[in-house]
Amino acid sequence: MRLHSAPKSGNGYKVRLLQGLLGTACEVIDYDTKGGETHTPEFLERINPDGRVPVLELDDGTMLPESGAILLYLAEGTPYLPEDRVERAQAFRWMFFEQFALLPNLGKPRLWRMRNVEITPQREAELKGLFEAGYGALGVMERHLQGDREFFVGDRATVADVALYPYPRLCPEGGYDLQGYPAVRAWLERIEALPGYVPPPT
Ligand SMILES: N[C@@H](CCC(=O)N[C@@H](CS)C(=O)NCC(=O)O)C(=O)O
Repeated sequence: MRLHSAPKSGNGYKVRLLQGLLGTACEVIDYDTKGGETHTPEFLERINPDGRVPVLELDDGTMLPESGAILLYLAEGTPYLPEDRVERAQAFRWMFFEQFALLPNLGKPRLWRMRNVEITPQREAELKGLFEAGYGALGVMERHLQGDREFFVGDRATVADVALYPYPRLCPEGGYDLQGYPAVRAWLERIEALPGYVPPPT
């Protein structure tokens, strides 16, 4: 297997994190997303028509894009994918939530800062909306974790935690402040204490 990724990609990091927790690894091929390397005709045709990473290349040459799909593929048959039907559906629920509510709102401010994007009045207005929605999504996580819940589904770390972890962990790089989210911060620390934990890209 090979992982097509990018050095600072939070979505690529999800995959490396799960691999670390599972005690596995594979070759990583990094692309310069800012430089357009994931939009060349060759990449679009051979690797992912969506022009994004991560993409897991399986041993038979199959290309599997989308971080959530990759996590589910890798977690199959491991304790990170619950066997119970309801718990598994709950794990999917949080993975869908991550893609809709966390990734765009927590990821974009970080991306703009990393790329030194000029903050025009229009982007300023967009940022306001992103922070509002992003803090709302962090509030959902905070409420879910309040009480004695240690992980998002059941009583152990699952693929849902792996999918949810990177963007809340990285969002201060985009200007977020997690001070008002103590349950989320405690959960981040629990993930960091898991055997095989892989630190985020710096
Ligand atoms: N829904 C996708 C999002 C993937 C994504 O946005 N990848 C970014 C890097 S984190 C990328 O490849 N950006 C390059 C581009 O959009 O041109 C996933 O979860 O894998």
